[in-house]
Amino acid sequence: MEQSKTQQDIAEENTKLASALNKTSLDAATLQKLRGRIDKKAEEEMPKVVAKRSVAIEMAVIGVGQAGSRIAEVFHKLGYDAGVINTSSQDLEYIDVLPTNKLLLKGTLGGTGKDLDLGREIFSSNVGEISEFSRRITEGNNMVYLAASGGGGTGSSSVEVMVPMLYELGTPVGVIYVLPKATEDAQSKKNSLETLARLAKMSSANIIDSLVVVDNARIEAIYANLSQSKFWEASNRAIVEPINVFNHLTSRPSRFTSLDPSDFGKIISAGDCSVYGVIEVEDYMSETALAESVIDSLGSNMLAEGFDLAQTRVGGVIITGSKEVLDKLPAININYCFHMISEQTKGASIFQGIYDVDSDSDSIKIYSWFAGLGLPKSRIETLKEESKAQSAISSQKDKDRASSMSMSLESEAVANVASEIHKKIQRKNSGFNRLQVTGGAQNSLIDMRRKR
Ligand SMILES: Nc1nc2c(ncn2[C@@H]2O[C@H](COP(=O)(O)OP(=O)(O)OP(=O)(O)O)[C@@H](O)[C@H]2O)c(=O)[nH]1
Ligand SMILES: [Mg+2]
Repeated sequence: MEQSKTQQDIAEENTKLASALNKTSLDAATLQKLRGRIDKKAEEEMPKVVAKRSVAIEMAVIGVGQAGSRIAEVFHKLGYDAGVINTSSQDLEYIDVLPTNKLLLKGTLGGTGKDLDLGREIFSSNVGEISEFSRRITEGNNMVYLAASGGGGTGSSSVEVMVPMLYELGTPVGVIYVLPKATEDAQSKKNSLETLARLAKMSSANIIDSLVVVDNARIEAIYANLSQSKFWEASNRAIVEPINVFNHLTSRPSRFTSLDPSDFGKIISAGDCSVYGVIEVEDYMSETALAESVIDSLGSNMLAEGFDLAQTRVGGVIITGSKEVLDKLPAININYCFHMISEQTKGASIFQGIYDVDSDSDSIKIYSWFAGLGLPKSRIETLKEESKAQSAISSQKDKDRASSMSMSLESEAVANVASEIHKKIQRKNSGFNRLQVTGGAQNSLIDMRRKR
């Protein structure tokens, strides 16, 4: 069981966080904001922090659209302040957060039908209401994450208004951005690229401190055997779990090696893109097993692909296992593992933590988070190609549709002229025709009853 922290523990951690944030290569404005929040926290929020579950950084999450709302809901269940926004009342209904933490934006039939222009119009014309809502949700937190998918219309179109608005509220802003699955349509892929370009711009301008990219296509490959209904659940848990593990464990002391809250602060304020993931290793007693897992799956177990991990500026690696497992795990195995990660990230600052957790599993989990990355170039290229190929198919279908419609009309017209007389003869002889009165009452049916 984890011990509650004393006010002094928290004050010390905050001091450490503040001093680490003082160091070079971090954006001064962001740091200033973080410091402001820390001071405010120290003065006003201390009793609340102690009473709540333990985290290194108090984060609020605002989820927009269907995917974003479901991700925010998972955070809410872990005790985070979460709010959800959507243009569809049905989708909001199924999200299990307080009714006061739901905001329905009216102006569509429900959803935007993946129309980014429509979405942007709705968000810009409701700025006041959204800002008030966001202020209430983020109140008392050190940071806010906006969660949205790129493939739809609501979440995707929201970023242009939401990100600068959250930035204006004064907390550092992170974005959890979900890329579409491989099998989705061209419009979804096009939307996700357009929005990623906007997010990248805001990251470069330091309005976004942490752009976490998660890719449904990758999650789908990792959880290949899940049914569709279980997939979203598993996918959303996979997206939220590493953030929560980092945030929760770094607030705890460790009997082994601890990754301080200040280290975690550096990771989530490193700027540009972040990617994270988890690897589970069962063969942990063999000397190089952890290191080999890292080599084999560091790329493929991340929740997004296409990043060049050598670009990592700051990263964190947390190893967890039950107390029994960690007690027998030779230190050298861990050293090999950290060494390989350091090599793969070309000497980036990688903070390390080893924590025992409540677990019955005879295995080790390695959580890694790489921050300060450039865009996932190769994934962007694939998305572009897929979106182009699918657009070509759908525009060809549009053409085919037009031509097949006109052909069928034409062929009918030709047929009408060519077989007019033939048809007339056929009609005369048909059973239906024999039921009709010829002569006076043209085309009326014979009322057989009169003859009875
Ligand atoms: N990870 C994850 N992705 C989801 C989930 N639901 C939908 N998606 C992805 O999100 C994209 C569709 O976006 P939605 O979030 O449903 O759309 P929206 O923001 O509500 O926008 P509208 O088009 O207006 O409905 C697709 O790429 C889906 O793969 C979810 O629960 N989890
Ligand atoms: Mg929707």
